[in-house]
Amino acid sequence: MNNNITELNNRFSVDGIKFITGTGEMPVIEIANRFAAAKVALHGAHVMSYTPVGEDDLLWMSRSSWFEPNKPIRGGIPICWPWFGGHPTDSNLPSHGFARISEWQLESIELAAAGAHIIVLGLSDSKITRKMWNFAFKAELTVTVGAELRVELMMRNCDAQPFETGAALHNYFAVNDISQVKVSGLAGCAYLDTVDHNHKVQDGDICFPAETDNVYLDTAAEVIIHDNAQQRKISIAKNGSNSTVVWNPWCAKAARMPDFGDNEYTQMLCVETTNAESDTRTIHSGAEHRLETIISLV
Ligand code: TA6
Repeated sequence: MNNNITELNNRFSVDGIKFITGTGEMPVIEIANRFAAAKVALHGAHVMSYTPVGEDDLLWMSRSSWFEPNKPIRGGIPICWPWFGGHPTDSNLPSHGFARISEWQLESIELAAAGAHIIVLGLSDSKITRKMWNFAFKAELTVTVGAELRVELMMRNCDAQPFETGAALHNYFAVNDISQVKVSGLAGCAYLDTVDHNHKVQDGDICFPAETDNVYLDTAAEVIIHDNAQQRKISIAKNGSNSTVVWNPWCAKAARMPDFGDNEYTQMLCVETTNAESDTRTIHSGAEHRLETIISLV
């Protein structure tokens, strides 16, 4: 089944749902209901925006993002799976796994009684995925667009062997000025600073005077982004995760990324719901793991 716009509009005619051809000729689901508007690309099952009624978009998208096959969209909520970061043994394999560069299939759309939309997209193993990761699996992304944005990645082991996976819902948030942002909820938490490769403990709130790329460990805590310049607080709660990554590339790394505008780092911040580092998960044959991020305005 292909992701043909006409076919999608015929198959999934639900109030508040429209399929459009987005940048790069990519099919995009546009969602609008009494709570919020949102956009989800079938490429990578990529949530690109979540805009509560009367508010600005909570998610950030790079103006330089690629919208091309086999390349990730920069911004929104990339799905990092079945590994987080570089592949542990083969640097030729795509950073953050293949889920975010795969074409997912739309499985269902429901308008729930309370007025939220629930969208389910699916991805199964294929010749392409097996060349990179030789396991049978079924992944499903459930996106609930309501008073909060809930994004859940379900990963099921359809193989005869157990497999170990790293994962992230790699949330990119829009902020007005990173130099006036702080993040609370991780004080006292141990973390790996991947910029200087040292293990540290978070002292109070997180501020952003330079490149920041921290993997917080043994934490299931809700985190709050305090965007003081625009008087906005964003909550990131989660399920199925004991690690949280906080990332801002700052100027030098931003300039090295072709799909990231040189000065865009001042208006974005990643707070990622992850299974990273010691929090990778072993999923046994027939079992599944669910990783969920829950995003809302405070
Ligand atoms: O989540 C933080 C991180 O691992 C950073 O180290 C940086 O590489 C970022 O992800 C983006 O990775 P990408 O492959 O999307 O450029």
